[in-house]
Amino acid sequence: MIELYYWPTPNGHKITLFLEEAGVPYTIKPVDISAGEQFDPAFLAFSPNNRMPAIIDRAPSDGGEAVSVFESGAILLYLAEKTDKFLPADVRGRASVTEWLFWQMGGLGPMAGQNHHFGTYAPEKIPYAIDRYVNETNRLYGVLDRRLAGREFIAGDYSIADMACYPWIVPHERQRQNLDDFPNLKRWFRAIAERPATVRAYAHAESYKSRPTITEESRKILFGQTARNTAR
Ligand SMILES: N[C@@H](CCC(=O)N[C@@H](CS)C(=O)NCC(=O)O)C(=O)O
Repeated sequence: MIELYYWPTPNGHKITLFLEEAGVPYTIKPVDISAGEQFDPAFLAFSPNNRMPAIIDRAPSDGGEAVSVFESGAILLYLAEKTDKFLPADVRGRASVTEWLFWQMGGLGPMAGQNHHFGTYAPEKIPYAIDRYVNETNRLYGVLDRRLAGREFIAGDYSIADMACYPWIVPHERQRQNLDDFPNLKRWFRAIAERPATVRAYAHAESYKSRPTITEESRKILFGQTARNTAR
């Protein structure tokens, strides 16, 4: 049984996508980041970056004590290795999946995240910052579109690379991107959206959407974090 510390954001969806696809039993422990629950000392003890998602595996494969993992890329790798699913065993297939997984973690996620921040959340609309991240998101969509030309999925069969990228393409309109400009990406996006596991994963999110993530109060909690004001 996996405990998933989760809130319905793109990084949270990556892990429900995996768990639903792999059929691994799990329980969701909501971490309401708009209410500051990521600063709960019990959560910080295993997720010291005050970010979700994180997992606790109470039945690790070595039979030892529970294992906790934070960072969505590390969680996907951990779960893929535990279940022997969605990560090829051969050296070439594995290198291919991991390079695209890290491409998402280091590129698409952070750039699209800044795109959301400056385009949607920032109280002051700064054209330079908006253009910078809309353009960079656009460039990354182009990279992924070219990668998907003649390929069903990003790296071989459906893998953790696809699960990492998909939730960051879901908000493409908010990122000011038009999927019609990226036909391979659009085809891939639609195919993943239709997978029953994707539908189940996103259905979880509905239970936690009762209040908006960004309010005046949550803005104070989420933005303007420094080393000093996040130390617990
Ligand atoms: N690199 C991290 C990023 C996780 C992350 O940014 N999580 C956000 C929500 S998408 C969060 O928990 N934010 C809480 C906060 O900013 O205090 C990962 O991929 O797991």
